Amino acid sequence: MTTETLYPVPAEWAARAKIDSAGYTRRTELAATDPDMFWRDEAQRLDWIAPFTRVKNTSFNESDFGIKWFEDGTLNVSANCIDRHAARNPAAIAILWEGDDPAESRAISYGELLEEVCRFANVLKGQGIAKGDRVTIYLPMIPEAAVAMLACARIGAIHSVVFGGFSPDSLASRIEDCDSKLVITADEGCRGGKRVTLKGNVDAALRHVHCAGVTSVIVVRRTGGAIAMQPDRDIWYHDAIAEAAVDCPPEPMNAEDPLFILYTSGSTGKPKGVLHTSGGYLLWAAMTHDYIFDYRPGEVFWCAADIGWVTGHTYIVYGALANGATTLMFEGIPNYPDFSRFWDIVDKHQVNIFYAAPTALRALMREGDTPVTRTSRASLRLLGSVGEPINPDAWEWYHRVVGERRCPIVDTWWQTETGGAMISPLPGATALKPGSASTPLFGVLPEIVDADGVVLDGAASGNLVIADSWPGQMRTIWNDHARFFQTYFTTYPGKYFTGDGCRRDPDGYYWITGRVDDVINVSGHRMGTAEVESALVAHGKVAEAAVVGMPHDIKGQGIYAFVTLNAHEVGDAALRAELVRWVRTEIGPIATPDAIQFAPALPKTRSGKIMRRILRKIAEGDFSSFGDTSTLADPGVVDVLVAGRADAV
Ligand code: 6R9
Repeated sequence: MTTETLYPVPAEWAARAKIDSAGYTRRTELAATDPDMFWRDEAQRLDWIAPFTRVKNTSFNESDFGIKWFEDGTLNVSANCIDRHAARNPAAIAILWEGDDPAESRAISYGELLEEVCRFANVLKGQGIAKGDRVTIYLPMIPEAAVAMLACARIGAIHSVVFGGFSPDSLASRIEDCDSKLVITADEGCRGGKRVTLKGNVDAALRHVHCAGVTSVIVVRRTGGAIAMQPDRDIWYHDAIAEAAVDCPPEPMNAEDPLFILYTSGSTGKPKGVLHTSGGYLLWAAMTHDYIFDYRPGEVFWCAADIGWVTGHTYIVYGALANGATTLMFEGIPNYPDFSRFWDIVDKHQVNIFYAAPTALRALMREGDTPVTRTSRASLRLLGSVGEPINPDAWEWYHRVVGERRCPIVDTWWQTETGGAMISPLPGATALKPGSASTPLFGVLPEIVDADGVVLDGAASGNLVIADSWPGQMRTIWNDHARFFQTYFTTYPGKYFTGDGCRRDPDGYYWITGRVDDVINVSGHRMGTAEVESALVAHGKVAEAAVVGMPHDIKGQGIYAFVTLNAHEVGDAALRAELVRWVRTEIGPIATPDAIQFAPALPKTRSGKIMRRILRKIAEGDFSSFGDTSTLADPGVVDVLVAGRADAV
């Protein structure tokens, strides 16, 4: 056992908590003994157009596989996120927007948000978008991104948000996979004082033959930069919205009607279109936002993720707005104009709850305490972490320096697939251990299993599975239900396999140890090693590539590529730089390799399988424990790779 610090629930939190430790136990028991009653009760936090009669209808078994929650209820997600709050208090601020340039900010009330979303929903209808159609959103972090998502939800269109850092090729494959009819973008984005091409990337993506289904492109003017507009296809957002009617009744949606698709990386093949539905997802987003962040009316909640990732979907947009919160949306980056930016924003907008990824915290921690301590941060009362394991050092720094030991930290473990947080402390109920996501939320049934699927009790290490369904669970992979079942429910039949390794300590706390599949986590972004490999081999000089994660101080994991060149090609610094550029254009800057090692050959078994275990060790610089290499076709390859590592890093 490691010796770990235990931070008890602060007395003032225990005293006024929404959920204290007795409440946590009571709810956990109720969710286990009478899930129908428990979820029926929780679902009352949403406004239903037609109430549901059936709560749960789920099975993880092949014979009757299916996941349905509240299946005969109807509701509208945008009405839950806007109308009911606008009706009560139209002047309350829904979105506080902070621009990349500290001189720019906007506050949008629930009343204004309602009007803008209705207008834009009518614009979409005018472009022929109807219930069930797919709409791709490729926008920077501006309020129009939330407006676009909510306008889709209002009319029942399915949005697919693509992160603005993805290349035209990546964008094209995501447009093509879900057969989008319409793309919403901006002229350019602003990040760290630089401009980011967006409309130009959409144009390039749409030149792709397979994107023929896109009939219109709506363009938000963000920078006024020069772009080409194609008259029969492209429309300015502001012109269209000015002419649109302000009245747009929300479309009644079945609880199981799709809300959005979000592409995420898996261990094999192309990115998967994770599909979330309306009722269960929104309930999960709202409930977890409420309990984990202990949100109180009037407070400012800031989730510093991008809406291109699930964290932005669930906590910047759906969870926060379903609860009538003021959600802060930040366009820029943590170190522009300087390393105090996050904390300056906290002071400027009086942020109460701050939620970010460990990679950002590690980058800030490296700059020392002064950029933090020169700010006040007196408004902060709760901190959160998401996206990857937070190392205890970074946790302690976050707690001591940022939160001045006054703010609990909620380390929330979850995935694109889970819709919202699954394992997390509740700030008024859970004593904290730095580095542990602590204990499951009510109704979440994690188990630790060994390689054979045997369930391990008590303190144990193994793979993390979830034994039964929860409302926020993904329902399918777009267009590939067989792959959905195959990916998540066949490794350990009857259980959802997370892809994460995990340890449970004697106190029942869960410690996520990272992915056990070929997915790496770079700066909190999921990346399939197979995606980077296929980008590399698409280059004319590359014969073969194997990509693994390597430890990285700031990013958590970096990308280490072993590349075998075609005969007669020379692996020099120029080619290394060219390959880095190549991957950036093929996938996007988030996939930039940190190290490229030219390898005359890769360590393969006699059956031709690359032994990644060995490559991971070499990437780590750990040459002491390669384990059994006797099954390698040519064990001599390993020495060559060890000798060649020095040139790569
Ligand atoms: C929300 C999100 C999911 C993967 C997941 C795990 C890692 C996320 C974590 C964490 C340790 C945490 N992960 N939160 N690991 N502690 N608090 O990040 O979704 O992009 O799909 O990534 O991220 O490995 O399996 P997604």
